[in-house]
Amino acid sequence: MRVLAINDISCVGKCSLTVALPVLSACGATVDILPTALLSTHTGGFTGYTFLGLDEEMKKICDHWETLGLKYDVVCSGYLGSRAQIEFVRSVKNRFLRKGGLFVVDPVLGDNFTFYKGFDETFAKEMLSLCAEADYILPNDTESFLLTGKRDPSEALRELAKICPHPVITGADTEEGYFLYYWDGGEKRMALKKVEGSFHGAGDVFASAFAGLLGRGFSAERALSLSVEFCYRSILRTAKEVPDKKYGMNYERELFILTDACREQDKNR
Ligand code: PXL
Repeated sequence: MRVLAINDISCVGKCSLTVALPVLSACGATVDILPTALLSTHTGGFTGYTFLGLDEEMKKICDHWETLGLKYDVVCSGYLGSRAQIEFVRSVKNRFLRKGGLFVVDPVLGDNFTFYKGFDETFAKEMLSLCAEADYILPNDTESFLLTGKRDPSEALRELAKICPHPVITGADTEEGYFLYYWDGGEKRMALKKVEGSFHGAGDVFASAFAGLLGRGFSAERALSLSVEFCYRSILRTAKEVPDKKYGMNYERELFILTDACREQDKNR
């Protein structure tokens, strides 16, 4: 399985490509990367970070790849640094995703019901148009709201299902409990255990595991439940071991959940 991960390199803070590479590799994927930006740290909680957008370099990289005839089974996109990049990622999908391959979009926009630094309504509109090209989209509750204007996760899911066959809202607090919502011909929910606090990089840990497992041929339901378990155990570990949550998640010692599941799948093939 060959996967292309399109995301930024945040040198410190364990998110985007520094998470996508090990997590997708644990699922047995060959991972190639298309970096969208280079930052000294991610933008959530650090001040004074550096940011270098790689718009021009991305074009040159893809032109070179075209000469190699590369095709991918899975293309996953995450943090995009500009509206122009969103447009470009659409063309990357068309140029490099093999026929029948999977396009997974994590529409990184915000958290705690606010935009991350540098993003706004116009950016969200453009991101929605990229979601319309995806097989799976993985917004958190904030992002599903920013994309649809609907706070209620059921309503947001229904709106997203009009443009994408498989939307997943990765966690929403409701009066009935904490749930992951996904669309499978109709609304489905998976109960989640809540850990108090905010865990930076959880979205990237989840998205990379889900894309990797899906790419290996696990059913969406099985890929979701394994990714939820992997993410939950990583959150528990982080809650215990990481005093400053902006430094990201301690997911490394939970990677066995993915490697074990993949080994089991190999045995049964
Ligand atoms: O984890 C999402 C993310 C990815 N990349 C960058 C970010 C964030 C969230 O803050 O700032 C650069």
